[in-house]
Amino acid sequence: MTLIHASDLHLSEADSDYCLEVLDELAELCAGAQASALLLAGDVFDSFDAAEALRAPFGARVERLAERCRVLFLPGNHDELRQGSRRLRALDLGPVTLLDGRPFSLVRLAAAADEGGAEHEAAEQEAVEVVAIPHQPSYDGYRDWGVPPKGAPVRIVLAHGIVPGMAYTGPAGEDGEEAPAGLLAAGLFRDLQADYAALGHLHGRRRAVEDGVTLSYPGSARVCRRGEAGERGVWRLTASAAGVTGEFVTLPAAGRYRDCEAPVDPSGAVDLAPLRPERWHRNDWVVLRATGVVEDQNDLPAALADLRGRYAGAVRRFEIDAADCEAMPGIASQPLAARFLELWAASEPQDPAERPAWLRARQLGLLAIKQELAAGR
Ligand SMILES: [Mn+2]
Repeated sequence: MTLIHASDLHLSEADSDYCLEVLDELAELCAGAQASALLLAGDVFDSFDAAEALRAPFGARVERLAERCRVLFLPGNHDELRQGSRRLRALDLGPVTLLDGRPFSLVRLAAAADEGGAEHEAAEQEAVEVVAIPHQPSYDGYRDWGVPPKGAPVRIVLAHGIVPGMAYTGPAGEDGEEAPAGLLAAGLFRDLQADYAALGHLHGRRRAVEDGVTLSYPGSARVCRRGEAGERGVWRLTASAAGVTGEFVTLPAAGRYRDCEAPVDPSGAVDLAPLRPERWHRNDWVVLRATGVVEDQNDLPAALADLRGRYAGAVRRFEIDAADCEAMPGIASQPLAARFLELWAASEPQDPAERPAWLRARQLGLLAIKQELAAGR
């Protein structure tokens, strides 16, 4: 049986076109993989308000997908953010299985197959049981929850929270409203007889095996926040009596967060070729950190405006940070600097891969000369 494990889509009104494009791609991926179920491990929406605002386009997509693939929606802390007395269950989210039962709920997935005969038997053998644990303040009492013993060849525990020791939790929300999540001890998954823990909440991809249980975070399915570098995607799971194996599949429409250093030459010109902008995706979020020593600080704004003009429309977000550009008036006529630049220019590498280091050497050399001159005069 094939399952798709995704998390932290954080569908938001502010980025709705982009978010829904990623959701479309995710639905296509499920259909293409002939997945029996899509496991959404929490934070499908960025807030309860977003769930209210986007429930119709979300529901329409689920409606199309659900004909062939069951959609399991586990609430994360963000799905219920600022919900007040409102409840997800009261929203029409389309034909999803909302797993909001606390402390847990249990669902059984059968592979798509005709009733009866050998195929029915095969489907039974492939049955997967999902123990769903929505976000909650504490998981300490799990031994007293009354979770029944494993009753299928494969048990997946679906949860939204942090497993201690699974490292970096990602940057805090820009709005500083990231609610603290309870900690999911690895022992919980072992004690609940999980073969695979389908996790959400961490925005970075993580995978570990503890006590024979695979603990796995796909990371956010889209770039939600500053700093979320690396590929975005989901785990495509294959569940059989032998256990659960996973393969990471990227979602190109999610784009990437790219934090790039852009070397500025003394005239204020910026050469982006080493950054390979032709590889940027239109949904990328690109942050250029312009660094270097310029002869005249006034030359820089025009160069940056030119870059903005060329790239701002080509990617989803384009930002320039020029805080690391230092001005050094008269540098071209300063003998030490002029000699350094001459030697530097002569050492231009043949291999394009060495260019970034060569450009960085110019910056470091000029900064060192600037400091030397400032100290000596
Ligand atoms: Mn979360």
